Parts: sequence; structure tokens; C-alpha cells
Amino acid sequence: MKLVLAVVQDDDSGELIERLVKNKYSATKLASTGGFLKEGNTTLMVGVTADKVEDVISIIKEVCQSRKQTFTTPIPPTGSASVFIPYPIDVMVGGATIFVLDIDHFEKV
Ligand code: 2BA
Repeated sequence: MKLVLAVVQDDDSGELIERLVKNKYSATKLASTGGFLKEGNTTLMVGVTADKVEDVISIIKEVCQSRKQTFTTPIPPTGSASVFIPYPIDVMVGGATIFVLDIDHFEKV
């Protein structure tokens, strides 16, 4: 048994859950926040047998898109603490960040 953990963008999460459920995968959706942008994203937990991991990853790849996101840095660009000029920066946010974990024990009671 494996656990696929996927951090995806909120905009893709609805369609991704739909596609997973349609393909008979159980998924749990967690509201999460990216450490860098400090914006909301979605973490999905999908528990599957090892032979299904590649299929789950291919569904994630089909649905999730990279997008450019602009955020305003809280750091003064001059390095001066007294002058604060909001400074927009473009960041490319990936379609999904995927972790595959080994599960020691899986049980439903
Ligand atoms: P965030 O941490 O909010 O990061 C959003 C995007 O900002 C990242 O996209 C990356 O393009 C950029 N970024 C992140 N840290 C950076 C840094 N120190 N310097 C410059 N740019 C930086 P992704 O790499 O596609 O990550 C999307 C989201 O996936 C992340 O949101 C985070 O929630 C999660 N994530 C990514 N890598 C992770 C990891 N190694 N462990 C846990 N979560 C991760």
C-alpha cells in the first residue's frame, strides 16, 4: 500500500477529485497553505495499492496545470527597514508537488 500526497492548486482541486473518484480512487482533500507564497493550496491524500500509483500520478498530470502567480514581497527591495515599497514578483507555481509514501499498515474499522 502506498500513500500519494499531492499538493495542487485550488483551481485544479475540484476537477482532480472528480477524476479520481470517477476512476474509483478514494481521496481525502485537505486545505493547506504554501510556505513560500503563504496562499491557500490543496493537499490530496490518495491511498492505493502499489500498482495503481502510476495511474494516479498520470491523472494528476492530466488535470493540474502550472500557472504564473504574482505576489507582493513583504521585503523592502532596498534592504532598508525604513523604506517599504511593495514589490511585485512573478512566480511559476507547478501543477503539482507529489510525494509517494510507503504505508506500514492500512486498515478501515
Ligand atoms: P509555496 O511554498 O507557496 O510555493 C509556491 C511557488 O513558489 C513554488 O511552486 C515555487 O515556484 C516558488 N518557491 C517556493 N519556495 C521558493 C523559494 N525559497 N525561492 C524562490 N521560489 C520559491 P512549486 O515548487 O510548484 O510548489 C507549490 C507548492 O507545493 C508550494 O507552495 C508548497 O505548498 C508545496 N511544496 C513544494 N515543494 C515542497 C516540498 N519540498 N515539501 C513540501 N511542500 C512542498
